[in-house]
Amino acid sequence: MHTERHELFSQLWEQYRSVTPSAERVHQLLAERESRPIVNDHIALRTFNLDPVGLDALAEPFLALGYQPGGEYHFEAKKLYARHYEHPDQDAPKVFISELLVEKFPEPIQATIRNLVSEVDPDRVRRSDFPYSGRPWQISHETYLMLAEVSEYASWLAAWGYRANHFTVSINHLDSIQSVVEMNQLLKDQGFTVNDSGGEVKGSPEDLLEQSSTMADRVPVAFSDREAVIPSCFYEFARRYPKADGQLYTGFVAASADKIFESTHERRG
Ligand code: OOG
Ligand code: NI
Repeated sequence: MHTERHELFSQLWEQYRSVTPSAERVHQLLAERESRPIVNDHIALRTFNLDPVGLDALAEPFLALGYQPGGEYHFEAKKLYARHYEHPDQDAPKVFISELLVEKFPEPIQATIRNLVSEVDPDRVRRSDFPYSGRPWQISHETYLMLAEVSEYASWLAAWGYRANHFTVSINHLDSIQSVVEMNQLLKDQGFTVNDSGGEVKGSPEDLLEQSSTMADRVPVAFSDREAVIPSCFYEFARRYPKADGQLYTGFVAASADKIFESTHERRG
């Protein structure tokens, strides 16, 4: 039952944890305290809004598994558009997919990104393993730094390609932790860095969603010219509240998401 869905998420998890040692450690820490398995609220994927790799193409393998489109989200300043997907089976993790609005950047940046995407084989995009297929283009460290100047989302995506940029622990399903505040305290006690952009707790009970995240780990990446240590992926924590009909809210909160994107930024100060 649901073996294909299970296979997709376990491949995404394996790829994610291989570059996210802190997620592996936090997951282990929680697993030791809990009597039941850790439940994943959602994952997130990133792409450019260019053919053949746009949001819709990245959503395809999830649609094939019975996922349906949910809310839409706009991020004016970061020049991003996002949509979430959910499955009729409430146990299935939700999927948050965003795309960079490439046409909103200066022409030389657009040309650089179009150049990367021109290396992508459309057949590769049509495969069901596309969401965890990694980086399909060559990129130099110099180009990575140039993109980071205008968009850290763009530089992250250019360096890492197709992979989950985070998994999300569902606090609702934990016995040993009740709130995002408590989760953040545990993280800090264990020496992890909590993303404090916009505050350590994003959202509120009124938003029906409270979230927090670690700052991405930093790991070495092989660029075409050299190796460099850059932000990889992060771990997120979500607590959902019931709507008027008693069902837990299944959407996202744009103002919170706007800050969570920054979990893969370079740490400053
Ligand atoms: C997605 C950020 C948004 C959420 O839960 O609101 C998000 C990303 O960093 O790609 O995950
Ligand atoms: Ni998230």
